[in-house]
Parts: sequence; C-alpha cells; structure tokens
Amino acid sequence: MRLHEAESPNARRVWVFMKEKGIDIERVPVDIRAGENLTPEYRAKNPMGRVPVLELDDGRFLAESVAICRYLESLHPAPTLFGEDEWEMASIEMWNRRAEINFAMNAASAFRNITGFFKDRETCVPEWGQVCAEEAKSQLGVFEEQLAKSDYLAGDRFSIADISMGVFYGFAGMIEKMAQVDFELDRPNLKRWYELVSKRSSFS
Ligand SMILES: N[C@@H](CCC(=O)N[C@@H](CS)C(=O)NCC(=O)O)C(=O)O
Repeated sequence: MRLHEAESPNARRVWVFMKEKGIDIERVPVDIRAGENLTPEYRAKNPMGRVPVLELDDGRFLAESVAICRYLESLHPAPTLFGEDEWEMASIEMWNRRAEINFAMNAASAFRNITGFFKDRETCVPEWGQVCAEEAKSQLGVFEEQLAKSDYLAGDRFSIADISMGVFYGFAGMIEKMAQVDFELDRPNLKRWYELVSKRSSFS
C-alpha cells in the first residue's frame, strides 16, 4: 500500500491514525500548491482531486481520510480507534462527524476564503470566510461542554473523533494567524483535552 499525501490536515489525520496503529507504509508526496492533485492522472485516483489517497497493492484507490482509517482499522483492529460496543461505535461516529462537519469544515472554509490560499482553483469570498469563522467559533462551545464531562470526545477512550478534532484544533491555531480570525480556542476543557491529545507520540 502507498499513501498519496501532502503536508495538510486531512493527510495528518491518516498519519496520526497509522502511528497509533504502528502502521508504516510508503508515502508519495503530492504538491497541492502546484496543483498536482488537479491533473487527470491524479483525478483518476480520486475524482475529487484531494489528498490523501490510499493506493492498495491490487491497484485500487481509496480516498476520504476517515474511509482510509476505517480500512486500516479493519486490517489492524487493535487498538480500536472506532470503538467496540454498539454505543461506543455510534458515539465515536457522532463526535467524529461533529468534529468534521461542524468545526473542521467551517474552519477550513474560513481559511480558504479569507486567505485565498487556493484562489488559483476556486472562487474565494472573504465575507463568507468570516461567516464560517464565526460559525466554527460558536460550534466550539459544544465541544467545550462535552469535554467537561469526559477525558476524550466520545468518553474515556481516545478515538478517531479526537484525531479529527485534535488535528483541526491544531490547524485552527495556524488559521488564526494567517486569516486574522479568533476562534477562541483557549477554553479550559478544550485546552486540557488538547494538551492530553497532543502529548501522544502520534501527534508529534
Ligand atoms: N473529505 C476529504 C477532504 C480532503 C481535502 O480537502 N484535502 C485537502 C488538504 S487538507 C486538499 O487536498 N486540498 C487541495 C485542494 O483543495 O486543491 C478527506 O477527508 O480526505
């Protein structure tokens, strides 16, 4: 297997996941700034033109970070990062979706629209970026409340939900500087949780 990737938060989710599992595979760098991910050759691997993409030994390609992680979890079930019983699996899914849809997507849209980082390939609307930044900030309140109740997002076990949220919470610190926005990241429970999560060797 090979991972087509770039220095980017979604690829980082897969690296953290692989490190947690002790999986080491070949990595193929894709220069997303130069648009290598937009070529017909790359789109044959992933029609969405995004990284990361996992290339299987039989020549099939799998995109979407969490789909890749699910595949790797099936190959390497222990330690589980998607949960064990029905409730835990569903809770992890719920928090992972919230991390992705409610926080990460809004933070990433703020970044893309305000900085114009990918303006060579998409229309950027800075005002929309500001709306997304406000939404990301307001959604953080839900995570702050949840983390007052448990060590990790979906309970007492570190999971894919913590990987998704941890990677994008870290990225949000960089977005604040680049896009001059304030997500109010510095909230007591989120801060305590991020210190715990980012101490893991997988996050280094
Ligand atoms: N839903 C996808 C999102 C992938 C994604 O947006 N990747 C970004 C890097 S974090 C990318 O490839 N950006 C290049 C571009 O937009 O041209 C996933 O979870 O893998």
